Amino acid sequence: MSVLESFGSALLTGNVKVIDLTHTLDPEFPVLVLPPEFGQCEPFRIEEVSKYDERGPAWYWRNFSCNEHTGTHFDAPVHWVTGKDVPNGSVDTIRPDHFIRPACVMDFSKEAAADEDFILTAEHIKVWEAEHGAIPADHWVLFRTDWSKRSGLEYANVREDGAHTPGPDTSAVRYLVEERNVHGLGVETIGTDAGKGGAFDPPYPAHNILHGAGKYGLQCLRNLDQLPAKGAVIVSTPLKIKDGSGSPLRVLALVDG
Ligand code: 23J
Ligand code: MN
Repeated sequence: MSVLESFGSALLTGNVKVIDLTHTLDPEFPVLVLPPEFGQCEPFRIEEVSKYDERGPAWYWRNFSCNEHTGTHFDAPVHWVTGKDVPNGSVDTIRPDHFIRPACVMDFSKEAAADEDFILTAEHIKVWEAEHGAIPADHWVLFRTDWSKRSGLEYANVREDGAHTPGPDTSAVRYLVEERNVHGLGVETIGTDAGKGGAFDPPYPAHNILHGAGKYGLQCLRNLDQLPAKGAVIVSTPLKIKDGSGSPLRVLALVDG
C-alpha cells in the first residue's frame, strides 16, 4: 500500500485521530489589546443577511468581519516589519506544504499555573530536549500552558500595568530559530509573545525573530493537552487573503489513535 492509502485507511479505522486545536469564532472571544496609541484589533462581528425569510426564503447566510489576528489564527512573516521582504511571506503566497508540518509539544502548564508571567528561556527548551530528544528541523513548536482553559477577562489577563501572559524570551526564540530551524511557534495565549514582550530586547522577540527568519506563528490554540510531545502533524491552512498578514483558521492535529 502507498503511504497515502495507508493513511486514508488509518483515518477511517481510527488509527489516526483528528484533534481540533481551534476556538469557536464568537464576538465574545477576547482579542489582543495594544497600548492606546496604537491601532486596535477588531473582534469577530456577525450580521444576519437572511434566514429562510423575506430577505431570502430558502437560504440562511451572514456577513462577518474581523481582524486578520482575531481568534485562533495564523501569523505570516509579513505581519512583522522584520519579515516584510521574506519571499512568499503573506498568507496567499506561502508554500502550501508549509501548512502541513509535524510538531513538538512542550508542556509548561505547571509553570504557567504557578506564574502568569512565566518566561520560556533557551534553558527550559534544553531541559525539554534532554527528556524528549532534540527538536527536529522544520517542526512546529507548540507551547502548552493550559491558558486556553481560561475564559473572559482572565484570558487576556490585562491589568493597569499591561497583559500578564506567558511567552518566550529572546534566548528561547533565538535557540528555536538559529539552533533548531523550527517551522514556527504555536501558543495558547493571544500572542506568540509574552504579555510583557513589548519591553523585551528586541521588543516582541517572538514576532521579531520568527517572522524575520520566515517562520510562522499560531495563536489562541486549544487542546494541546491532548497531543503527544512528539508525533503529531499539524494542518493549518489560513484563508487565502491577498497580501494577508495572518488569518483566522481551523487548526487540526493528526495523532496516532
Ligand atoms: C500586533 C502587535 C503586537 C502583537 C500582535 C499583533 C500579536 O500578538 C498578533 O496577533 O500577532 S503581540
Ligand atoms: Mn497574530
